[in-house]
Amino acid sequence: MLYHLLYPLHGSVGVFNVFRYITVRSVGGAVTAFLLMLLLGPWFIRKLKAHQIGQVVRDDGPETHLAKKGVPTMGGVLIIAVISCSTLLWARLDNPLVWLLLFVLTFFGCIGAIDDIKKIKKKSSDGLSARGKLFLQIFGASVVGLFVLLHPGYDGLLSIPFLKDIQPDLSWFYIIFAVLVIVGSSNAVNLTDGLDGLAAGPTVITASVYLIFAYLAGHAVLADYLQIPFVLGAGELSIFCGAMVGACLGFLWFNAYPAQIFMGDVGSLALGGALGGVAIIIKQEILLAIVGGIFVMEVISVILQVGYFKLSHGKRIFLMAPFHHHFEKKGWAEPKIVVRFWIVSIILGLVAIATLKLR
Ligand code: 57M
Repeated sequence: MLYHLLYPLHGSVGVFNVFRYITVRSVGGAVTAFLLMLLLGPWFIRKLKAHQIGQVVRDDGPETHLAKKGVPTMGGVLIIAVISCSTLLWARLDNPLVWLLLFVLTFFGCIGAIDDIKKIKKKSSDGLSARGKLFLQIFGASVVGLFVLLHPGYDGLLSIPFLKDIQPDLSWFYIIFAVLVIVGSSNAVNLTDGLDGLAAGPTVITASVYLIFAYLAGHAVLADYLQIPFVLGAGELSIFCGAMVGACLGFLWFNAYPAQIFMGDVGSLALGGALGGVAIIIKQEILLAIVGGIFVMEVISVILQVGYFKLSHGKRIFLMAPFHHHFEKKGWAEPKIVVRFWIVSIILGLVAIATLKLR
């Protein structure tokens, strides 16, 4: 919005010329989201407590989690509001890709909110049925897949990191691929969100890497030089990613151990869906498996655990899945597990950036 209000005045007020730069507006989006989260966080936590919107903790989890019963949850409502406000303030509103991403964030957030509210009302950790959640996620992701395929200038080509000359054309199957990426990413962040700060940290790192890639993908000269797909208008998604970085850093201020608030499914499904949406829209889908490697490892640990449990009639590979619970069972302190997962996430983010030159 600021771009439309102030940039046209740069003739008479020279400093307003800065609003033409995506870099400036991305930093603006990140700082605004961070400050909004810091400002509104304490108020929102008080509101959640006043309305008794507290976490229901399963009794079959790690014993240490029983003490977390009643921690205010659904902090994702504030995360979504802050990302949306900051994006609308700093991004160009005539860019359909921005609105598409805001749709994904909000739609997946609504799915999570239904799940959270059902859990809180039933005082049970069973919320929305898995089938119902999956159906709604597939519908939301299909909208993105269809938009991308039908949007002028897009195609079904799949770009693969490290391999610049191989770009398989998935054609209409790209919609199925897009659904797998977005739904997979949404559920992966959801599974990861099981320790204080464990989901927000890697989300900050993943969104930071995609901020860079969105800027490059939307820059015709740089995209050509780096031999990555050029996506007209993708640069504006840097502002959305900046807002995600700022909002999640601000959320971490309160969600760091010992957490004063959890994001809830409303937050984890929204953030995961948005990361998957960015990956699809800027045509950097496989990259998500690299920079979002922590999320991938968490999902794989569950698949291996459940699969082996069934095949071996009750044996386990890990002491408990997802992966982070395994280390809890080994006696690692929660903050140590979280910071070590952040460290791995940062390394994976650096590797993802390195793929720009290793091709
Ligand atoms: C999402 N939700 C947390 C919080 C957060 C198939 C199976 C692997 C599914 C999985 C599952 O239930 N996943 C649901 C994880 C929950 O966090 C809430 O959920 C939101 C995110 N979706 O925002 O509102 C608990 O996580 C803890 N937490 C924190 N700090 C945070 O900042 O400490 C969350 C955020 C919260 C809190 O205790 O209550 C969760 O873990 O449920 N199931 C599991 O993850 C369970 N694993 C399991 O059953 N493993 C089995 C088989 C099935 C793989 C095995 O290994 O044999 C574990 N989780 C729990 N209890 N709570 C173990 C059982």
